[in-house]
Amino acid sequence: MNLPVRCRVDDGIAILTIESPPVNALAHPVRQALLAAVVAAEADGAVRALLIHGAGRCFVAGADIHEFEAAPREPLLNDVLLRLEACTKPVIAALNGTTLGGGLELALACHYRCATAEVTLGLPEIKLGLLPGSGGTQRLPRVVGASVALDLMLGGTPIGAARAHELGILDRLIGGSDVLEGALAYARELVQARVPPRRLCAASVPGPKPDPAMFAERRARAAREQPGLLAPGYIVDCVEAAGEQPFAAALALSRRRFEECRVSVASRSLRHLFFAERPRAGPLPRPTARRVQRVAVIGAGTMGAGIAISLVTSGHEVVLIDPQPAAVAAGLKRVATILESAAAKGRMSAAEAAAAIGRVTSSAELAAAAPADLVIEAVFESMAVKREVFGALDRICRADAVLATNTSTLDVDEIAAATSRPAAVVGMHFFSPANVMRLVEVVRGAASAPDVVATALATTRHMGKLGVVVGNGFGFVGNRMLYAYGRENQLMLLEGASPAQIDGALRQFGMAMGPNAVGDLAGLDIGYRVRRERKDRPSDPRYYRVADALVEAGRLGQKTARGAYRYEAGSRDPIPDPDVDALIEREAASLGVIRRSFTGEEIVNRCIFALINEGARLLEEGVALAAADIDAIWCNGYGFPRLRGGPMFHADTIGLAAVLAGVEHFAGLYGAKDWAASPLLRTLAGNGQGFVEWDRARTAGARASGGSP
Ligand code: T1G
Repeated sequence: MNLPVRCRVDDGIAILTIESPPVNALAHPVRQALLAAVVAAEADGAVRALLIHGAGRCFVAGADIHEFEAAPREPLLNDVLLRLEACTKPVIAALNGTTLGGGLELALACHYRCATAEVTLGLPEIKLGLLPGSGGTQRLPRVVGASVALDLMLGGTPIGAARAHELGILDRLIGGSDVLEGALAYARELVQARVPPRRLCAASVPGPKPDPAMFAERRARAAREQPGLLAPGYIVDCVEAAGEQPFAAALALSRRRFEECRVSVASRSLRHLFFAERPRAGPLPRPTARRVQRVAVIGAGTMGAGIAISLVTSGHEVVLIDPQPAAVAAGLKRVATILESAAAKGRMSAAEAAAAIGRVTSSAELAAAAPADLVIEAVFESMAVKREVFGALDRICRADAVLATNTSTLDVDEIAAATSRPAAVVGMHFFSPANVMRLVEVVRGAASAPDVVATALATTRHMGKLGVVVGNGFGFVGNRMLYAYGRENQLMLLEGASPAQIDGALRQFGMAMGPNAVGDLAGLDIGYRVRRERKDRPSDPRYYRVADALVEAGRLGQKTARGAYRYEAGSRDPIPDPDVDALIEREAASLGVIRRSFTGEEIVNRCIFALINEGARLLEEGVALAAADIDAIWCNGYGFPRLRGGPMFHADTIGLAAVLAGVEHFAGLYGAKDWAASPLLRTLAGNGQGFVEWDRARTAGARASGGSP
C-alpha cells in the first residue's frame, strides 16, 4: 500500500508528498505519516529545508469529514501543525491544487507558502457548521488581519491564488502549472538567503487593535444570517481572542469551541448532507454515460424553457420544440429574458449570456429532434399526450438517443411502452422552476438500460444539478412523501387547524414554507388535476377535500390572488382569509368532522412522522435506494431544514423508537390505513438502529457482493 506521505531529499530539500486519494484529506494515517516525516527530515543532517506538496488535483482538501463522527484520534491535526511550525528548519508549502480547511491550516503552519495561479484556497468549515479547528482562527488573522479573516471564515468561500498573494497568505506565485519545480527554486532561494523559520504563532495580528464594536456587529450579523449555527459566533469569539490572548490560550479556546460545533445536531446534519449530495459510486462494472451535446426539449412551456435555460447555460445545444408557434415564441422569449437578467445581475457575463441564447434553436416540428443525443419531454401532464409524443419520437430519433420524460407523477414504464425501445427511456423529473432548482429525480424504469440512467445522471451533473436515482412508482420519492405530508395537512384543516397555524408550526420547525403557502405558490389546480389522473385515488371523502373545494371555488392560489390565503395586488405575502375558514367549516360539517384546537407539536408530528414513515416504506420497496437520497431530495426539492439533515436523518436524531411510538399513537387515533408503521421502521427501532446505519450496511453489503446498493 502506498504511504500517504512520501519523502525524498533533493539537493538538501526534503520533499514531502501527501498522496491520499481522492482529495488528500488529513485522515489519521496521513497525520501520522506527516508527523513522522517532519520529525525525520528535521533530524536529517543532509536536509536544510522541507517542502510539502500534494499529489493530484488537491494540495489538501481538509480534514477527513468522515472522522468527525467520533472523538478525534491522536495525533490531532492541531498538534501535528504545532510540531511542524516548531520545526527548526524552514518549511515551505507548495500549493499544487485545491487547498481547503485543514489544508489551508497546514499551509499556514508552514513558514512560507507558494502556489500556482489556478490554486483556490479557503476555510469552508462554516458550511459544515464547524469552525477552523486547527489554528486557522489564530494564524489567518495574523496574516490578513481580523476583519478579512472574519470575511473568509464566516463566508467560507474560497479565493484564488492571486488574491491570496495580495493578502499575504501566499509569499510567491509560481509561474506555469508545475508547482514543484518553481517551489523548489523558491526553497533554494530561501536556503541561500539563510532565512529563519517564520512562525505565525509568534506574530501579532497586524493593524490597529479592532474596536470591540466591530466584533459585536459581526457576531450579530452572523446570528442573523446563519441562525441555528454555533460556529459563526464562535469564529468571531476566536478571532477576537487572537488579538487579546496569547496564541496558546486562544488556540485552546478554538479547540473547545470546535468540539462543541462538531457534536451539534446542526453540524452533524450538514456533514450528513455533504455526503448525501455527492454522487455515490455505483455498482461494478460502472455503466458509461453516453456523450450528450445536442438536446431536444419537447414542450416550450415554463418547465421546457427552464430546462432549456439550464442546458444552454451548461454548454449544451438545445432545440426547443412545440407545435404551437406562440408557445415557441414565448419559450424563446423566456430563455432570453432570464439569461439577460442573469447577466445584468452579474451571475454571468453578457458574452456568456449571448452565447447561451445562441445555443437555442426552435421548431414546431418533432422531426427537429432527429439529430439529438438526448430528448427531454416536458409536455402537458397527461399520459395520453406523453404516449403519443414518445411513439412519434421512437420513429424519429437516432437509435442511440436517450429519451427522457419530465413527468412528475406518471408511470415511466407506461410511457416507455409507447416505444419500441423502452431501454432507452428514463425519467428526468425536474423541479420547478427548472432553471433554479438543483434537484432532478432520475427515474429508472423497469427496462431503462444502466447506461441510459447513467447518461441522464451525468447530464444533471453537467447542468450543475443534483441528480438522485429513484425507482418508478406514483410520485417517485419526493412527491409520494409529499402526499403523505399533505394528507395530514389537509385532514388537520378539516379538524380545526387553520392554514396559518399549520404553516406557522412547520415554519417554526424549519420548513422553508408551510404546505398551504406552497400549494398557493405552485397553484392548487395542478394537484387537483393530478389527483384526477390517479387510478388509485383513495376513496376517503376527506382526502384533499379542502384543496379540491378551494379549486372548485376558483381559488387556485397566488395566480388568482386567492387560495388557502388571499394576496394583495403585487404581493406574495399570504394573508389569512375568513372566507377560507368558512369554506373549511362548511366542508367539515358536510363530512361530519368534529373540529378541535391543535398544538404546534401535534401539527409538526403529524406531518413529519407521516413523511418519515412514507420514506421508510419507499426504502423497503426499493423505490428509494438510500435514506441519504431521501434527505438530499427533501432538502433540495421541498425546503426541509438543512440543519436537521433531512427527514430520515432527523428521525435518527430524535430516535426511531420515538418516531415509531408517534406513528403507533396516530394509528390508534386515525386508523392503520394511513398510519400502519413501516416494517423497516419497526425493525430498526426494535434493534436500536437508525437509517444512516441501515444505509451503511446496505452499501457495505453491495460493495461486498458487487451488486447495486
Ligand atoms: N473529507 C472526506 N472526503 C472528502 C472530503 C473531505 N474533506 N472532501 C471531498 N471528499 C470526497 C467526496 O466525498 C468524494 O468521495 C470525493 O472526495 C470527491 O469529492 C480541520 C475541521 C475538494 C472541492 O469542506 O469541497 O478541514 O464520492 O465529489 O466536486 O479545521 O470535495 O468519490 O467517494 O466533492 O471535485 C473542510 C470539502 C473539512 C472541503 C472537490 N474541507 N470538499 O470537489 O469532488 S473540515 C471541506 C469539497 C476541516 C479543519 C476543518 C470538494 C472538493 P467519493 P467531490 P469535487
